[in-house]
Amino acid sequence: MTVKDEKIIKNKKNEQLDQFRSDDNQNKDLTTNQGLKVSEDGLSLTAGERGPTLLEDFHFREKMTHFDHERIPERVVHARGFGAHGEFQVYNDSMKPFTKAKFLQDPSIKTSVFVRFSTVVGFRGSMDTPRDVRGFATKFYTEEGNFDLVANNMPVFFIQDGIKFPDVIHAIKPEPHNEMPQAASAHDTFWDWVSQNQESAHMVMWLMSDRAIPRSYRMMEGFGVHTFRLINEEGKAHFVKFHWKPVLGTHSLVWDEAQKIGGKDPDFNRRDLWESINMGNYAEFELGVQILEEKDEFAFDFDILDSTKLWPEEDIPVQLIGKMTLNRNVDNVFAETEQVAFHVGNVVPGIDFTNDPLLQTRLFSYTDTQLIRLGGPNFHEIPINRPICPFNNNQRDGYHRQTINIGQVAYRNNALANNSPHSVSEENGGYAHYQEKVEGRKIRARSKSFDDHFSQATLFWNSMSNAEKDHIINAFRFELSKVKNKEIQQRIVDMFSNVDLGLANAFAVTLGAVTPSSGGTGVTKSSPALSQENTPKLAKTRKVAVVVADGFNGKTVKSVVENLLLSGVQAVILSDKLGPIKADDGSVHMSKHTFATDASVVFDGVYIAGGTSASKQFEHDAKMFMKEAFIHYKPIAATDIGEQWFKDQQLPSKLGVILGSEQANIFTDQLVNAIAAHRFWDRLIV
Ligand code: HDD
Repeated sequence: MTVKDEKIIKNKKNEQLDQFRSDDNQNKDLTTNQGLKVSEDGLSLTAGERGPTLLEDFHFREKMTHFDHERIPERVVHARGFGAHGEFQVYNDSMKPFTKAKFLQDPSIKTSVFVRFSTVVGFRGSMDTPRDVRGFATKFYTEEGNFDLVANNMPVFFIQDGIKFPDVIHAIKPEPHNEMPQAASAHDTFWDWVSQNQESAHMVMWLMSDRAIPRSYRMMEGFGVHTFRLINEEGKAHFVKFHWKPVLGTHSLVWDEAQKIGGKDPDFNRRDLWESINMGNYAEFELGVQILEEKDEFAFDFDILDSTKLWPEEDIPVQLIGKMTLNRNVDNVFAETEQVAFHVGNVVPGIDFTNDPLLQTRLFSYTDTQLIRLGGPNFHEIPINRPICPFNNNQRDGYHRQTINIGQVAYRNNALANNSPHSVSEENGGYAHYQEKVEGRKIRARSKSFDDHFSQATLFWNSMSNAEKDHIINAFRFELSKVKNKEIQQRIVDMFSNVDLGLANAFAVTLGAVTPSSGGTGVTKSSPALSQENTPKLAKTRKVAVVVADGFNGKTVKSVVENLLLSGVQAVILSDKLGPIKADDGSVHMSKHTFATDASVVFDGVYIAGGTSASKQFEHDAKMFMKEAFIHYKPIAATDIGEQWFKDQQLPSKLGVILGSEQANIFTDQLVNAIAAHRFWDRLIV
């Protein structure tokens, strides 16, 4: 979308960004950065036609120097990410009793937002679909300043205290001696670290689950993880956990598929978001809060300050208070997505912190890291980071300062400028920290209430469907089979026998490890909210390959494609060649995808119609498409010769398979329902 595009979404942040957007190059003269018109851009200045290049060539020097300095350090974690603009609005004023934050109180306020989704471990050029945590960072540009909700797609974390953050990241990143493996936790140092830091058990269960391979950024939950505080007009505090709930539900890939997508389309998740927004399929998330009275701080069998614990939604329900819609792609990835700087410490009046030791350390790290990444203390002036409300203080100078601060006075207290800028009282919107009473000795110790590392890991395990449990077992098998050190493997088996004996034994056998004879926590409770099976299921915005060859059944394919589109499903024509594919009735469908460019892994389902002119190679490729979709539990539909191709393969199950001759009248309805179902986990695969 260009600046001039009529569909441009107007909101306060976008209007501010418009001042910095430039498509000046259109029909303009080429100049140097000094404004000098350039007569020749393809030849450097040399002494003679075959002679050496001259130092005098300021045009070459400027062009090359700029290029040589075009990269900045990638983020030390979350290096690979993708961003989008949008808006947030609360549904009503139900949050008024809890917080004075205006953007959470007033349903008439539309707040501009910028979201950056990310993987954690991989380098900036790594693939989108490794097994990894996903970042989900939101900057709310409120009238009272920027509020950043720097969240992940998992509700807990690996560690309880941020002093261990460098350790867990060093362990999970590629090993330092050979920089392998890229974007993967399946290696010795990570699992060695896990076995020596048993507080990680709960998070590792999430990492081994389907949550670590999301189908789409649009289909991921987000969690603020920490317990924060909300403060109301009277100064009364409540504890709060923040959630993002995707309107399309929470859905994942299967592991074999995720690995193949990494090769076929390493940009799979970012492409999905980019294309969806361009098509008007905006990504929508509801903001949820779990709220707890201060008096209930000690009412649970876990410590609410412990980031390795979640608050079960059945015990403390999530109230949905508003909706975020991501409706505009960035114009320039470097300027926006790369330069955006999030910070957990960016809060507004009405939102405050707790003593969660992980949160406390994060409050230091985020500004610190931007100083090296963005090269100095003025990164708040970069367009994507600027608040939309006025910001005035006596901070001056530093690398790349943009503002020309006029006047003699850059200090307080002063008399020369009437002591401006003035401090603002709490009643008039000045931020005042919650006056929590604290006392204690300076010690390096942790409360015993943080000691139970396994009960919630068992709760998570108990809450999984059979298919989800299988996926977790297989993830442990994959990861630990890549670990070379036998002692590490055994320690992990022993560690996870504390979570569930059946789980540990299931992967111990694969590793050839000793199977423990006792284990488990005795927790029998489950939390249905933790299973992705209990999430909304919609066909809308899913992508289906419609596989046709010349001579296809024009009438049937036309009707299927039209009905899919009516249901909001993207029907993508795929053949053995690009361009027009002719039907038996003379009608034409344009193919923009071929067997050579795409595989079934990049689609949510396949519909094979074939065609009377299909070659043997076409038939082979179409069968491969079906077979791969089959082993990834995806819906498969077939009509005409496509039905025969399905039958030829004698696949062991017809669950999620829709054949035209058997369901003629309700074929498309069945197909749409099957797409909405996402996957057919009970399908027999041998
Ligand atoms: Fe962090 C980036 C989320 C723990 C230190 N973190 C970063 C990003 C996300 C999170 C989404 C990417 C932001 C972006 O897109 O620019 N981090 C989390 C969550 C955590 C967490 C949900 C646990 C609840 N992080 C955490 C700890 C520390 C850090 C304990 C250090 C004490 N995180 C950083 C960082 C990063 C970062 C080094 C790297 C790039 C950046 O900040 O801007 O400061």
